[in-house]
Amino acid sequence: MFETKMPNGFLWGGAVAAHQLEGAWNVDGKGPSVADVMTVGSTEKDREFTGKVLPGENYPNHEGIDFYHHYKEDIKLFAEMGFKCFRTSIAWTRIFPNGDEEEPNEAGLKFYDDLFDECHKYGIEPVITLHHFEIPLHLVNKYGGWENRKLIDFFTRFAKVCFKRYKSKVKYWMTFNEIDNQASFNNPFLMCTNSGIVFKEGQNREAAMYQAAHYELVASALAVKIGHEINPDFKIGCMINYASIYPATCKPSDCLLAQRVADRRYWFSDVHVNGEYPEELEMYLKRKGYRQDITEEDRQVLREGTVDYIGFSYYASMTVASDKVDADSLTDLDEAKVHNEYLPTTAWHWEIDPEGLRYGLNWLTDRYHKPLFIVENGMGAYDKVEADGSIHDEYRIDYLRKHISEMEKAVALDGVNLMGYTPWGCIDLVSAGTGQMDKRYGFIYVDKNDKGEGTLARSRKDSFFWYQKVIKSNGAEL
Ligand code: P53
Repeated sequence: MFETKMPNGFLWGGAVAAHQLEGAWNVDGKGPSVADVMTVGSTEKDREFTGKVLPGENYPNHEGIDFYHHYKEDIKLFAEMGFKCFRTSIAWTRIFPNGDEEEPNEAGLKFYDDLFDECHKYGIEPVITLHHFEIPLHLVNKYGGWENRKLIDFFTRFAKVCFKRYKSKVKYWMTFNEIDNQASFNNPFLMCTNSGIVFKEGQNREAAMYQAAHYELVASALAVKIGHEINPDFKIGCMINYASIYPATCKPSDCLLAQRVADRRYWFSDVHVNGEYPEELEMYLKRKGYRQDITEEDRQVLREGTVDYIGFSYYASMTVASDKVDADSLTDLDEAKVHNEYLPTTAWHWEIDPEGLRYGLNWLTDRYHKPLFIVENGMGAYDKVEADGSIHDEYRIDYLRKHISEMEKAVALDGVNLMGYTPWGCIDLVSAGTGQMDKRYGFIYVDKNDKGEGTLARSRKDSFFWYQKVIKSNGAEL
């Protein structure tokens, strides 16, 4: 019916983030990040931000899967699967342990030099996120995180050091991971990981979010400008958590709400791509008196630092109903959400919607007309290790197969310009949301459980051999 092979040069790979797998949280001069003071949680229990390292607590990111000491072995396994690229982040706290130093930490820089060299040894392109839920803790405790304009300078200094140092080793960059998560501004976890904001009693959370996000967008635009000056061949993207947004029914008020929810969630990427705030949001901010600190210079920077592509994660879609909240009363997007009865869910209640990915690829293309990059997709699941050590994860294969198939239709039938596909957690790692190890995404199993027990030994799941075949056939064999 259509060509299922992806275009030549398509970047098949996998994605992770430094704090979720490196471990070595205080090794070679690394400082603590917000992730280092987050306890372990579960489906029932939220992770807790403890402000500092408390004795007796389980902080799963401290050890992660000790990728810091296992990266050679792990990259070799990625190469065996045929990866063309590998997405990870640079831990800000390895380079600037407190975030506000003048000079970077050489040992941290050296680690990423070695890591990128190891990737290139196998022809794997690093794809690098600069800000992925791992803000230096010191910037939170001393400056209040991204509510403070000073963070723009600290971040751009960090970005500049990375761009210069890895000028010839890294071509693909992203600035802020899932910057739009904070549209759920009542969620303390998301505000802390996105923006390093820990709410005080009585604080206006929505106001804080809009101001912090503005500073982040300015910092991102500055980074894009600096990066392009250092190497004009860099491709620097934004990164959003994309969910296709559906009205619960064809009732016009549901449709209007779905449109409003999309506007309130994707204004972040509107600014990244268009270099200016969309009209509806400007009106809203004015009406509410939010984002008071914006200068003419900021607006100029936003115009000059637009992104080259849109990186996005896709896990699930989102359905909204106007009998919960109408378009004009909408503030926190979570208030509009309802379960979509047509969709099955994962054990963590995330709705599974492969067609939503095709819908999203088309929607993003229509809205932005930019190259797209699926930099996360996947399904957290419990895996069972058989007596002989094998792991039969057909549910994972099934999830990925359906999503890749929809992605292929979007490219071959709908003309979407797609750079690559990097499923999330290509090797088991610490979950961002719950801190669990047993919420697994990997093609590679890591022997470690939620309590932190295990040998850290790596082994290949059935999905490993399946994905190897997918890459080898460039997507023709699913
Ligand atoms: P975990 C919330 C909703 C969707 C994606 O998530 C999210 C989050 C934050 O938890 O995060 C992204 O590990 C993120 C990764 C994260 C991955 O999705 O909660 O970029 O760091 O691990 C999966 O199952």
